[in-house]
Amino acid sequence: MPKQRIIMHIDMDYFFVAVEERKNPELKGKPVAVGADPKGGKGRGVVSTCNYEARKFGLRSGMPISKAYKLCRDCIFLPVSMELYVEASEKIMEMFRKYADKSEQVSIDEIFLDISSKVKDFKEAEKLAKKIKKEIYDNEKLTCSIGVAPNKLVAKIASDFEKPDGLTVVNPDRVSGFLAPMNVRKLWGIGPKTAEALKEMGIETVRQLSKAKQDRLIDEFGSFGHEMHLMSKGIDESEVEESYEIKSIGRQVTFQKDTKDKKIIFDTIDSLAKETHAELKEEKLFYKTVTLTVRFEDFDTHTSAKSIKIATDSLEMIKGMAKELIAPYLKDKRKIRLLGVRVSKLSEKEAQKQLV
Ligand code: TTP
Ligand code: MG
Repeated sequence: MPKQRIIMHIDMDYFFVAVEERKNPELKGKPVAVGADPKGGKGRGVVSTCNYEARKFGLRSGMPISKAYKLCRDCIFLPVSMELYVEASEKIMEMFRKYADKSEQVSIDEIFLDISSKVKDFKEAEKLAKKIKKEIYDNEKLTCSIGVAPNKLVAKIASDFEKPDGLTVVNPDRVSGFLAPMNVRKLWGIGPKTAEALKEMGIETVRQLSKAKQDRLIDEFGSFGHEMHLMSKGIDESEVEESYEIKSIGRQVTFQKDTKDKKIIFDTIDSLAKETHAELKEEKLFYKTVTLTVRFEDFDTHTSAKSIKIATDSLEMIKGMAKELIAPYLKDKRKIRLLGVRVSKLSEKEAQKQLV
């Protein structure tokens, strides 16, 4: 039998705002959101995140800033200071990594650690989690929530279980009982559409999903039905994959006023491409794919992408490909609200070396 794995998932609490509170302690205890300026309820853009005081008023990540303002007039809205958060994140992640055999950072404030050979059992893992929480608080004055479990799927669900400042340890024999009462939406890849389809089959909880016949799930959802069946039993064999590489780089902007003006649109693409390219150069990376995001005035959002065979770091190519990609959308009657440019399929190699 393979050795029992012990996986930890750490997620920082209300991260961007927590970093702002640390910088300016007067914010503590007050509702605070990071995002665009609400401009008396007429502002554009969305809430990046907010603290738990603001969440009591119903504010959430991704909510239009105008709606957030309506829900909580007293909320303090701060602009996004990305460099500040990136700097804090880099420091914390480095501290986490030293406790792991293998680590996988999945977002700016989230990381998986495989601690299988670092601790003897789940009791020791719990002690280590407490130690990590204390170290982060003592040194960085930030709180996090930690989940410990036999695999990534359950560890991630566990870290979310007692947020904020939580610690949830799910021993192997507790996995089924832990997942059973949860809504199927907690499982990876089950979004609103799949959840609705499952509901029509009379399945709402993980327990009900675990009792469903696998064949029936496969008939309905193809190979994902098989994955669902495994997840419902708390099985996930995916490895913690060491990956420090950046998966994509991009910028997006919400216009002050929705527009159909070609000059404004092309100028915006140029400046988004320029900013994206600057970061690409800073990271010394090359790309193969350019993706354009267009959101119309009615929030209908489209993305389209174009790839080249050989990796490049050309700025002109980003501009050119993004402009080709925008062309069909310019024929649309609707005005554009948001534009985004992103490069992906990144590599550190030059084109010539990749040809070998
Ligand atoms: P999350 O971990 O999802 O959120 P959080 O840390 O703010 O709050 P929680 O206590 O629930 O973990 O995301 C981490 C950061 O990523 C968050 O602080 C801001 C940013 N973010 C966005 O910019 N937009 C988004 O839609 C989300 C979800 C997060
Ligand atoms: Mg978080």
